[in-house]
Amino acid sequence: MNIAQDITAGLDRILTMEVVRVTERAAVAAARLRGRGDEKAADQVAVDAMRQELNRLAIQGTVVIGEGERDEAPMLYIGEEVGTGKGPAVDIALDPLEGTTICAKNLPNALAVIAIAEKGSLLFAPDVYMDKIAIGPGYPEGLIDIDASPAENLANLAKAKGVAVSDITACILDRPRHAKLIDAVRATGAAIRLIGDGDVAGVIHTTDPDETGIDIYLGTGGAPEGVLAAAALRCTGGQMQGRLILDTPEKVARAHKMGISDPKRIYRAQDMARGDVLFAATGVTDGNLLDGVKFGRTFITTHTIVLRSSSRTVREIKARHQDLDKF
Ligand code: VTB
Repeated sequence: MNIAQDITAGLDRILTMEVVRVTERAAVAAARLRGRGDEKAADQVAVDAMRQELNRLAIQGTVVIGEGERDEAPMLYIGEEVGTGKGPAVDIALDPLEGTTICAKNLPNALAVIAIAEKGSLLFAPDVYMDKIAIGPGYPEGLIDIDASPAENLANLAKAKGVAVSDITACILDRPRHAKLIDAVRATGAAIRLIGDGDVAGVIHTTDPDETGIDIYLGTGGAPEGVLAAAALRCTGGQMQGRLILDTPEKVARAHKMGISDPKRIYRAQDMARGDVLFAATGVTDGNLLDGVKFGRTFITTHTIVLRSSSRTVREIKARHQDLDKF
């Protein structure tokens, strides 16, 4: 059956609404610690809050992308079972606070993020770096190529968009390892938006360039964040390629243990997140796509984006929470 033709098939539609509470709660918890310079504390409260809410969902969930290996992360570790245990068996990728440093500094685009997918359909990625390239929807398949030069990718994108390369903006993580990439992009005349952290948001921003001003994401970030971004792109449309950076025998062995036999494999979004996928992200700090949590005198406002691959619906939910005791 073609799931796209039957919007009631695949993951329960009700989950699309339920999952919003999970990221909302994590975002509110983290937002209370915005700008306090304490990454760890903000992350911890977001983890606690997300886990509590996740355990209320009617799912048999297994965390496949989480806070780390079991021995290093007491909660939401890889392999942890979450949910009520009644309901569909699903894989979960999450990051209760994507951009701990940006939250601690109160800079833009910190998010609480989750992706829920059919069992066995998310890439079991080790916590290594991943080389990534992504663009939004509406371009011919194969327009970008992770092995092509930045100049080629930017020229192809500009041509397909019908603009000059100088009208293109690339989003790149501000890291010394990207010095050459940044030079190569600047040499084409394209603009760069350098971000301090938060490449899940960076990739998602390519899906709405009119709103965000970002056309393409380039560079190396975390592999778990790559899978989360791929899950979002599966729902919005767009193209992404990622390749794990397994540059030591130890990393190759770790990946092998997680079922990755070809260390050089290029994964497209649909290879990292297969089947039916739900994705939700709530803004912690104000950002290009989502507003951050606002604490009013009598209510708290949250802004969430919820995506579902089988219908490709993009929902934005602005919630006004008046029962402040629940947080
Ligand atoms: C990115 C970014 C994350 O890690 O994936 C980055 O999206 C990559 O690692 O917010 P480095 O910081 O080592 O460059 C984060 O910054 C933190 O998880």
